[in-house]
Amino acid sequence: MTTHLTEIAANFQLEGQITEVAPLGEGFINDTYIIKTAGDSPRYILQRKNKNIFSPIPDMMDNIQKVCLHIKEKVEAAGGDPLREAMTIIPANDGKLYFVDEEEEFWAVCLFIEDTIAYAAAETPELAYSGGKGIGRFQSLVADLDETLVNILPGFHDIRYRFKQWDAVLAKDPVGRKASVATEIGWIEERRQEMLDFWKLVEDGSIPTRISHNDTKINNILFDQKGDVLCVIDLDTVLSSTVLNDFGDAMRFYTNTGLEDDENLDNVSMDIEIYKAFAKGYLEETSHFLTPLEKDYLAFSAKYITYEQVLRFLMDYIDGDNYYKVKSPEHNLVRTRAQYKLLQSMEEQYEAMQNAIKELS
Ligand code: GN1
Ligand code: MG
Repeated sequence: MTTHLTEIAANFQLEGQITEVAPLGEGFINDTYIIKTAGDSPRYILQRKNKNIFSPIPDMMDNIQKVCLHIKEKVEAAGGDPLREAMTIIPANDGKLYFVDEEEEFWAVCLFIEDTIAYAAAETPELAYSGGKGIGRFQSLVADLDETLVNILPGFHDIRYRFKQWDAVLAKDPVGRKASVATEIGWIEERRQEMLDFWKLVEDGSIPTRISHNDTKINNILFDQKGDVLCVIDLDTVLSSTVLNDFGDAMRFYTNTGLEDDENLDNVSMDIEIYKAFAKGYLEETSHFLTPLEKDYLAFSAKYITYEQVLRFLMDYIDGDNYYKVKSPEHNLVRTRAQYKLLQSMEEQYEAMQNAIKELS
C-alpha cells in the first residue's frame, strides 16, 4: 500500500523527494494521507476522493479551485499570506486538478499548512467565538464570487430530497432493520412538516442562495498558534445553497457536550454558552450581508441540520450502512440516538437560542 501511495503521490507537481506517505485523520468519506518530503520541501495532503458520493470529481475540484483562487486574491489584496490563509491545490503532472489511478479512483493533493492547530471540539466559548468568525469570514469572502458552482451533491442539505431517499429506503427495508427502529422512525415523521415548511422558504427564494461550505465542523478550520482562525479547509462540499446550513451544522457540532456517537446519552446536550459565542463571532462577520429573514432562521437552522443528521444516520442504518464508515454494526444507530438527544436539547432551549440572535443582531 505504501509503495502504491508513493506512486500515486508522484503523479502530482510536488517539490522535493517524497520520503513517506502516512494516514491522517479519520474522515467518514474520503481517505486522507500526509506526504512527507526531504529537506525543506513542503508537506502535502493526499486524498482519495469518494467518487460514490462526490460526482463528478473533476467538477468538484473545479468548484474548490474557484473558491480557493478567489479567497487567495482577497487575502493577497488585504496583505495576508495566500499560502497560509487559503488552501492551495496542487495539480497533477498533466495539469489536471486530480489524478485517476488504474482502479479508477480519484486522487487530489493540496499543500499542508504548517504550524496550525485543529481542534476536535469547541471546548471554550473563546474558541467557539473564533470558529464563528472563521465561518462567517469564509462566507463573506466568497459572497461576491461571481461563478456558478456545479452542484456535485444534489439535494445535500435539501430535506425534500432527503425525504425522497428516506421514503425509498423505508419502502425497501433492504436488510430488515426497519421494524426494530419504529421509535426512531417516529422521531423523523413527527417533525417532517416543520422541516419542509422551512425548506419551502429556500425553494421559493425568500431565503437567498449563496455559496456555502456545508461541512462546518470545528476540525475543518485551521487556527494559528494564537488561537485566531487562519483558514477554512475541506472544501469538497462547497455549494450554492443557503448559508444557514453552515451555521446550523456548526451548531450541531460545536454545542454538543458529548460526542456525535456518544453511547452515554447523559453526556449529550446543547451548550447555550458555546452557541452564543459562535453566533457572536459569526454575526460580526456576516451581519452586513445577511437578510432579516436569514437572521430570523439562524436558531432554527441548528435544529434543521441536527434533524437532518438524525435522518441521515438512521436512513443509513436502515439501508445497511452504505454511506458512512461504521466501526460496529450498530454504529449508525448509536449516532442516530446521540444526535436525537442533541436535537431534543435544542428544542428545549429554542427560545433562548432565538433570543440570543435577537440580542446580537
Ligand atoms: C461527513 O466525512 P466528513 O466527516 O467530512 C458528511 C457530513 C456529515 C458528517 C457527520 C459529504 O463528513 O455531511 O455531517 O460526515 N459529509 C458528506 O459527521 O456526506
Ligand atoms: Mg467533509
